[in-house]
Amino acid sequence: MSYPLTRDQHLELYYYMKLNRMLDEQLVRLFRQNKVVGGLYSNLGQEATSVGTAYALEKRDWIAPMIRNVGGLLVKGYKPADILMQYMARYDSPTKGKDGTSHFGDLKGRHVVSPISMLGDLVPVMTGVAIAGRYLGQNIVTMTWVGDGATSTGAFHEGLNFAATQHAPLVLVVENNQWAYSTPVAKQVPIHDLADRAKAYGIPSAIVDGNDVVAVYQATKEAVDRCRAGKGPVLIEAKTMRMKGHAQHDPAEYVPKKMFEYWEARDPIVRYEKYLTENNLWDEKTKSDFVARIEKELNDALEVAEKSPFPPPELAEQGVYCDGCHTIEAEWKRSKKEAMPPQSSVKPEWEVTDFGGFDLASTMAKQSAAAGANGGNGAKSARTVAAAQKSTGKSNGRPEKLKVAARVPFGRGPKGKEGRK
Ligand SMILES: Cc1ncc(C[n+]2csc(CCOP(=O)(O)OP(=O)(O)O)c2C)c(N)n1
Ligand SMILES: [Mg+2]
Repeated sequence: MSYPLTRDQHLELYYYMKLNRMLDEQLVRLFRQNKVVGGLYSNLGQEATSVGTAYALEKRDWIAPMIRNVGGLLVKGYKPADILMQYMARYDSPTKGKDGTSHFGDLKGRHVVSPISMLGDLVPVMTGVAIAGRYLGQNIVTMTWVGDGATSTGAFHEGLNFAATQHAPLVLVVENNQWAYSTPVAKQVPIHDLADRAKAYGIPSAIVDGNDVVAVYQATKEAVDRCRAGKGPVLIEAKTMRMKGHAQHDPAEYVPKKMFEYWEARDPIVRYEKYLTENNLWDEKTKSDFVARIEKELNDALEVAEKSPFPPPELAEQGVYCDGCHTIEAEWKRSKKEAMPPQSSVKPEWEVTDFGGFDLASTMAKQSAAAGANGGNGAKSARTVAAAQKSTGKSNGRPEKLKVAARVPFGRGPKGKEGRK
């Protein structure tokens, strides 16, 4: 499916990606000057994934970013000064200087859930936000990002299973940037495409070139629309590359030089600049105007950040526990009555269409044969009979035999009654 972008939207995508890149470079300079207080995790090379995915969302939707999603935060309305002050631990930052990295959010205005450092944990959290939104009638979509490494955590799998069974409107973006610290994907995951993780939960997935911002946007928009239509979660694997070490302390000497060269030739911003030129969406002047505008914005932001003081020491003991510092109220977008008994009551009985037995295929084949003999539509479908034959190894598919076979441990022959205890 294709979602056409206007010229303004194309240029806006460029603006956010370039801002993401130049802010990243500015933060690195500040880190070298000892002005960044905590760790600094570069977004270099992943701008198209962060920006293109977040750009497919609406204002009402929710995100939970991870360390390499500053692009998503910018799309969601954070300003460079917010990010600079946060990393520089200044009093006017979103956390008032208490956190020196990326642990901040905005539940009321921008709908941003603060990152949790434990990898994978945002999957169940954003599933919960998605379900809450549905309950309140908000018709929202939630999005979070996980790295290749995070797909190996328990929380990722529990969360995705929960999202799938609940049909939660969650778009889960797997940023496969090829490395988790110094571990390449092939050393920690026995599959090539991380999108295949979705198969275990029966949800659709897409694989996208994470360095092509338009492709990322298109794939995500389709997923977002699907979620909003109530069709359940989608996993998107964006293939990209972490172009620096894990953080500033890491020179990434373990990454083969040729690998960096391969990905450098696919730099998302250079590629998009070429795309804009080839499609006559801008000219050299528009490009230099953008760079000048961003440079000014970043210089102004730095001035604001430098002027902001460090937090006063006594702030450390304030706001540790909530003492009425904020209120969280549900925003109902449908009648509360609908969500309460008697309207919300359901019969405590489930319709079960599949009894789940090992011999189901042969039972169904028999049933359809009986239906055929009784003058039905002759529904001895080739598929059900073939399935029955395959599972029994015989042509008549007797359920009794199947019961025994089901208890035989994998890779061993039948052992008689004792062996099956
Ligand atoms: C559950 C958990 N285990 C380990 C860590 C330590 N840790 C922080 S980042 C990281 C690597 C993450 O790799 P990946 O998920 O691929 O994300 P990337 O850094 O490449 O964006 C690890 C192991 C953690 N934060 N949480
Ligand atoms: Mg990674």
